[in-house]
Amino acid sequence: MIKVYGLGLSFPVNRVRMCLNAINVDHEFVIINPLAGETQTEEYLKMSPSGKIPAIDDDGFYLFESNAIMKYLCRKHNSNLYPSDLIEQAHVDSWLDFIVAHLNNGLAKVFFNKIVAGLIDAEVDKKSMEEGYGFLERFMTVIEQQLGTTPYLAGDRMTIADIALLATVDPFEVIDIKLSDYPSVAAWASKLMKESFYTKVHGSYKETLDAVMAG
Ligand SMILES: N[C@@H](CCC(=O)N[C@@H](CS)C(=O)NCC(=O)O)C(=O)O
Repeated sequence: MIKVYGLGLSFPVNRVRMCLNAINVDHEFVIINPLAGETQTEEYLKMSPSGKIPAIDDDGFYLFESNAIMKYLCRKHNSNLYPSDLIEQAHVDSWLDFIVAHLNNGLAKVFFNKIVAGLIDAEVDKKSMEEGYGFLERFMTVIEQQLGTTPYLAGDRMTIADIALLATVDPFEVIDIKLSDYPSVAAWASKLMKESFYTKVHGSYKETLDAVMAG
């Protein structure tokens, strides 16, 4: 059975778990904690040379980077969540790149300073955190505009671009970003968060964070 390595707090990891659920692929979720140095072992670095989570082990085939993993899974299981049509696929790729370059970059800065720093007793870099909030504000406006125009990010039906975005906005509630400031995104997220591909991961991001905090 395919193994996914990571932590339930990690949005790229949850992206892969949501994708596996959406295409109905049974998988084992193996907890590996970068904060405890577990991603720097020789064994793990063979799966993920960056030492980052997630990584997958699909019967001896290793892959890292969440979006590459989602594309691989869809192609392997013939899922139209990553369309084969040239133009449709190009739109999905655009949004995936946009999410990684602009939203995930901003989210990583905010999330580290707002949540992770407290967990590992690290110093908060306020400048980096403010920069992260700035990125998120600027680029969530673009997402809001798009989801006000089409029901899903890349058009009329759900794709892995929606999964990438859903896992990205998932932690917003714990970093004090109100999704209600983006009404089209809020309506889209509330619909998708009721679906089993999401609820099999967790009821909400806060539920996972609270469990981690409670030890
Ligand atoms: N672009 C990567 C990002 C992966 C990433 O940044 N993972 C974080 C957790 S959210 C991580 O492994 N951090 C630990 C570290 O940097 O050592 C992906 O989408 O898979």
